[in-house]
This record gives sequence, C-alpha cells and structure tokens, in this order.
Amino acid sequence: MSPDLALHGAALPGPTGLPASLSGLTRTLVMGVVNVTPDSFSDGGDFLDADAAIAHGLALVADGADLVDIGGESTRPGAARVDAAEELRRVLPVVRALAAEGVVVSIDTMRASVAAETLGAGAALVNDVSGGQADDAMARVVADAGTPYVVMHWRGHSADMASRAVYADVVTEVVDELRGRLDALSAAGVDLDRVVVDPGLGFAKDAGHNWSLLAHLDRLHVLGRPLLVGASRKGFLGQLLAGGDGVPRPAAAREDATTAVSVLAAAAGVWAVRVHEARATRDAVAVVAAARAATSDQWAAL
Ligand code: PMM
Repeated sequence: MSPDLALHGAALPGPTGLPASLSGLTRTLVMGVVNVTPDSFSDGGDFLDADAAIAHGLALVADGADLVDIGGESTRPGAARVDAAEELRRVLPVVRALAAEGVVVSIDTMRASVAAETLGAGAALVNDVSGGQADDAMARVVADAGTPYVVMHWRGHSADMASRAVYADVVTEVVDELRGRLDALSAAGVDLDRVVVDPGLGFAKDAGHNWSLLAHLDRLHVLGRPLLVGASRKGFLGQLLAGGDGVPRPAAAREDATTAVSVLAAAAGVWAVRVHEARATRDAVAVVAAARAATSDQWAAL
C-alpha cells in the first residue's frame, strides 16, 4: 500500500506561460471568483457595479487568492446567454483595473472576442467553461496569445445542460471527452503545455456525478495536464447539507463544505481550486502542502 494514500496525487506543475509569481509554487493555487453578473447562483448582483467588483477582487487577493477569475456571463443551470457587447461591458473595466494593480487575472468566458479584448487589457489566463466548443474562434485567440487556457468538461449551454447529465461511467466519459478536446485544440494550434483541464462539476452533472468525479480526481491525471476544480458553493453541497425538511442549504452557508472539498482536491494533487471566498481555502491548501512535504521527508529518510 502506498505510504501516503491520503495524499496520492503529487501536484503537477502549472501550465506554461503563467506569470513568474505563480509558476514556482509547490502548493495548490487559489483562484478567487468575481462574477460581474446579475444572476450567478451565489454572488449574482453583488458585484455588477465595476467598483464593487474591483474592490472584491482586491479583497480576495488580500485574503490569499493567487489569481482572480472575472466572469460576465452566468453559467448556472438554466441561465440564458448575454450578448458579447454586454459581457465585455461588464468585465473589461474590472480586468483592466485589477491587472493594473498587479493582480493575476483570469477571464471566465466562452467567447473568443471577449477573451481577445480582455487579454489585451491585461488578463493572464483564459478560463473557458466550454473548452473551446462554444466559439470556434477561441482556439485561434488562445494559440496566438500564448496564454494559459483552462479547458473545462462541457456538454452544452446552461439552458438545457441538465438533460445532458446522462453517463454510464461518468469518470471514464469525462476523461475521454476531455481527451477529445485536447486533441482538437492541439490540431487547432493550441500548445497543450499551456492547457489546464477541469472536470466541470455541476455542468451537465448531477450530485452523484460530482461526487464520483471528486472521488476519482486522481484518474484525471492520466490526461497529463494540471487540474482545476470548481466546487465552491455548488448545488451538490447544498443538497448534502439539506436540513430535515429536504431544503438545500443556501449558497452562502456552504463555505465550510467548500473548504473541505478544497482539502480533498489539494490532496489529490490539483493545480488550483476555484472559490468564492479565499481565506479558508488558502489555509487548507497550506495544510495539505505541509502534510505532503512531511510525508515525503519521512519516507525519503528511510
Ligand atoms: N464553475 C462556474 C463558472 N466557471 N470555471 C471553471 N473552470 N470551473 C468551474 O467549475 C466553473 C467555472 C460556476 O459558476 P460560479 O462562477 O457562479 O461559481
């Protein structure tokens, strides 16, 4: 049996092309979320005003976030799309201001035009929940910019993704479908050394699918790419923590469970976790890194 079973996933190094401040870290990184939307499931409407969004991004960094993910389009189940002009109007001033403050900014978008504009305004990474499927032009933008690129597992837009949550073996199918995306993106000119993969918890997945993926994160390492996991405040945590009446725990009261998932993900060796509150997760990933270092020291000494 492995001596360090609880810490089985040696953390993979991050993608090529990260700012130097993030490339040498030996712990799981913390990606803080700022949704500049009226309708995201947990923070919708809180940061629709650019000044509030900028202040929140800075607060996340003060709390320990290594990078901040800015999104202008809600992807919660059932959400309708916004047009590109509105999405850009929401995110551009926030990206520009935070990048000017020295914050490492990730842009959460499925649109090539929004990615291109915000990369020009200082974003350092593109986080595409569709993994390049929503916009054929995305691969070209990312390849030309040479920035890191998060490719999430996705089966279709939010309006009807629930009907696509059908799997015979969710872990195998997610791995196979992500591999298919990597092949397609590579053929389109994207340097896979710059790619991070994400199982897409909650996207065309029910609670059971999310738990299976979390329990088998180690199997995603077969893709040979750094991993990102986004479980923060998601519905499956609300279901887990439902009261006796069966009513899911509200999103804002899922923070401790989110931190517990950050521990699991860090122990499985993910490169980064995407969270709405940074402080507790930053402490959690520090704990896992210290335990991992002590485990290797102990066995190296034998
Ligand atoms: N989840 C949301 C939005 N963007 N991006 C990645 N890479 N992974 C995720 O799991 C993910 C994401 C869900 O919406 P939220 O911003 O309201 O949490």
